[in-house]
Amino acid sequence: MQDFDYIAPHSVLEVISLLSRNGDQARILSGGTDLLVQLREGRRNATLLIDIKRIPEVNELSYDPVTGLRLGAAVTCHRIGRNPAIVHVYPGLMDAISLIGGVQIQGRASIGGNLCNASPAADSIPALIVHKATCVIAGPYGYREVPVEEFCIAPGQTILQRGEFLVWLQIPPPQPGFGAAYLRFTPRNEMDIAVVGAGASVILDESHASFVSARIALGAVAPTPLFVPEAGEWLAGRPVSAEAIEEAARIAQAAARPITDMRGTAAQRRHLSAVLTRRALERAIQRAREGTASPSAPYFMSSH
Ligand SMILES: Cc1cc2nc3c(=O)[nH]c(=O)nc-3n(C[C@@H](O)[C@@H](O)[C@H](O)COP(=O)(O)OP(=O)(O)OC[C@H]3O[C@@H](n4cnc5c(N)ncnc54)[C@H](O)[C@@H]3O)c2cc1C
Repeated sequence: MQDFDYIAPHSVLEVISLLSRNGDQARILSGGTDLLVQLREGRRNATLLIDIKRIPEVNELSYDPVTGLRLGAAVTCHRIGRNPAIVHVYPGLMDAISLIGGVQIQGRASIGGNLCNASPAADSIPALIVHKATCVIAGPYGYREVPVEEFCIAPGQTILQRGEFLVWLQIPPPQPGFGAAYLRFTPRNEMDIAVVGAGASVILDESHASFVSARIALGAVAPTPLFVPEAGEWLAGRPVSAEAIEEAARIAQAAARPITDMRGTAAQRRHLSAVLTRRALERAIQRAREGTASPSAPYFMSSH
């Protein structure tokens, strides 16, 4: 493994300055569950690792019924998973977080690292997309916000420019009639990544009989996690029915551009895209009807 320097700054400004001065040779270190493996295998090179875990902003985890959920980039899956507000208000996000690795990985792996690693198969990304999450990015010119669906541009590549890093993710509070779900297919539950993943969210009208809007996103079927806006647009305004769900699943399947690799064939992935989209939509509708995602949940929390 290549030698590297390690630094653990205490502020966002220090990180920006280090990233700006060192360019491609510097990498952010969060939990290291992707990065250290990649460095050891020579798949990434870096002469400087910048550990962000001492910076307060990246460790913030707070939920407010008006502004929603703020997830610091370095917050681990373990911290997210034992937070009652998130479990109660965002069960669709929990579907994805709880699938990432086993117990040891959950204790290290961060939500920001899962996104910034930009794997097409990362479980959190389709779930974040259907929850309308935005990335809050700090850099030499200040802060900017980008929807999660625009963040990954190729396998392992993001829109981050020199000097920039992800500070937190912001997720709006669920509207009345909101429900979401994430499902994945993988032959082994804890130590493998998705053959296909599918996230869905819906907002139903007051009678729970029609779609007000919907969002669908797929994982592991394209070079980046895939937002399929046309599937949601097709559902908007239609009555909830098996036929409508089936058609949305067909639209999502048509958007998938999978490859064949050691985990599955392109044909299997296309088939799974439709099956998982349909099931994720059904689960999201069920949650919307049960009112499991409630913005007025009896939790108001903030923690570091
Ligand atoms: C055994 C095992 C099982 C796994 N199972 C799953 C699984 O089932 N599903 C799944 O989705 N993933 C899985 N993973 C991968 C998962 O652990 C990682 O994707 C993890 O979430 C990355 O977070 P991290 O904090 O470890 O990031 P790191 O490894 O520290 O960083 C990952 C990458 O993101 C960059 N980065 C990190 N934070 C930032 C930031 N704030 N701003 C800019 N760049 C940043 C780093 O420079 C690096 O390139 C598994 C990994 C292992 C080892």
